[in-house]
Amino acid sequence: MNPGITLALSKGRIFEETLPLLAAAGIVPDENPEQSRKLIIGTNRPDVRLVIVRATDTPTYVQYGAADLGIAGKDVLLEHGGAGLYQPLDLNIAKCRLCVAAPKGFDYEAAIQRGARIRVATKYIKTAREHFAAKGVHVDLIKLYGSMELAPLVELADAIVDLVSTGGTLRANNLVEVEDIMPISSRLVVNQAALKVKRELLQPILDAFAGAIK
Ligand code: PRT
Ligand code: MG
Repeated sequence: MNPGITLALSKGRIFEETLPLLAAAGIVPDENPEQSRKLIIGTNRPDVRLVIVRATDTPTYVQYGAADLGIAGKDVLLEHGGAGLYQPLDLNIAKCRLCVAAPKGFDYEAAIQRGARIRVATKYIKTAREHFAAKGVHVDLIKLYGSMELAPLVELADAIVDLVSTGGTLRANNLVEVEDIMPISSRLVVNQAALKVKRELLQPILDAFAGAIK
């Protein structure tokens, strides 16, 4: 186990919204991952480094202890499952909603009322399966890795399960939200073994993050 602290972050919105939290813990990255091609980024603290990972990979790095802690969306954590991960804080960042959306002309309510089998494209297979099962809606789920919004437009699916923040992407593609599934924000995830072994280094960081949450 690396003696210092390794924090797993993804580029983009999570990185940007994490900077103020890091600052509150007295941690300033040496480089902006958006401009750098480096995957391991040092900080002003010799005992703290960042690893830049794909958002969906964050729980994996933390679960196996390759990173001591990380920040991941609830969407990603629900799909990954929580094994080996301590989730002490909702950081209230990278907020959005998970919802069902469909083309303007598709009568979703009528379809589910008559018990029709609907085709739903999503990258959130597990969460979508649980949502529709709880409602007793019959679905064929189609796994995609990105741009779910395209699927109904080319008749790959009747509807999608995806994240929405401004709603701009749905509007631009003639889709409407037909059902809200849950609010999403990003959480701090900590490796359970690291929390025991590195408590002295980790606890002040967790406390600073907790104090800086909006
Ligand atoms: O981009 P990449 O394929 O590498 O991975 P990723 O999309 O998983 O990562 P990233 O960095 O885009 O998202 C990281 C986390 O940010 C997600 O896991 C969510 O928890 C959170 N988040 C918050 C969002 C959004 N808001 C969001 N709007 N993630 C994605 N979106 C997408 C959404 O999927 C849709 O395509 O943005 C589009 C809708 O945005 P609006 O503003 O047009 O509604
Ligand atoms: Mg993305």
